[in-house]
Amino acid sequence: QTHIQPVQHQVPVPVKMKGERHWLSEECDKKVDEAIKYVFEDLHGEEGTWQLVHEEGEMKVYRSEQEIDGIVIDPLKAVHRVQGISAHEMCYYFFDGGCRMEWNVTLEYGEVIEPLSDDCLIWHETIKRVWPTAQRDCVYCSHFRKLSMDDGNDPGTYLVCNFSIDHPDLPISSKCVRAKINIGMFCQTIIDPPVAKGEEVPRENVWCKITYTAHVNPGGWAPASVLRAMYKREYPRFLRKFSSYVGKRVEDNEVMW
Ligand code: 6CM
Repeated sequence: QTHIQPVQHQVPVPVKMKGERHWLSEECDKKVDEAIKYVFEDLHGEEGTWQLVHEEGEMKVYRSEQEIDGIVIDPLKAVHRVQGISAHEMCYYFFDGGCRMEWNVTLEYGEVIEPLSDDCLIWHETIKRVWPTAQRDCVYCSHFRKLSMDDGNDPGTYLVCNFSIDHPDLPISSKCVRAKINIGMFCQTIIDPPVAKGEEVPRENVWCKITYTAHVNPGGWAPASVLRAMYKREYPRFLRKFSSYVGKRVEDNEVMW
């Protein structure tokens, strides 16, 4: 526990993986580094690349319009700040396969395929069909990681990466087009207003600063305007719904630091 807010320009370093090593450990390490790079990438670096597509209270959603052979692959970055939730709690529930179907209304089906370790699992999901395109599914590795701000005063920095993998038990089916994802849910705990050292921090002083990054390839044709309209609506809805879901799960519990 601490009372100093994270310095925003300071880049965190991943803490060594907690769970046992397995066949995707190396890839997890790489994806953690990649996610940190995306989180700290300057939105104003390349003139005109990123545009603010949605603003709602503390939430801001940006995207960078990009296409490959007519397929929309717009990288997305969203920042948000929610009260009463710690970074650990936000990432804990984002990682937890057991509750994913409860908050994610866009899913038709979802299941843990292989629990690899305490902080790593393989997941398969099908997304509800959006007319007029084919239904999508994705298979990804979800990895939960503690990060360190390395200044001894960090009240908590955590990351979950969800990145697509090929899995022998889940070949591409004829029913769905396989989408590829690389998602980062990066969260920092902020104590605001600060609390004197040694005193208990009430939940209302706990804030979670979220930076969510998404690189999604829909895996096949989808009309660009429909897809962009869907993303513009669904990412803010996800951030809203998921934060309120976590808020309800944790409100009567002690803060998980
Ligand atoms: O991060 C989110 N959800 C996680 C748990 O489900 C996970 C999954 C991300 C999937 C991202 C969406 C894939 C969309 C595929 C394209 C659909 C094409 C439809 C064609 C429409 C014309 O990380 C929250 C994800 C919020 C998604 C908006």
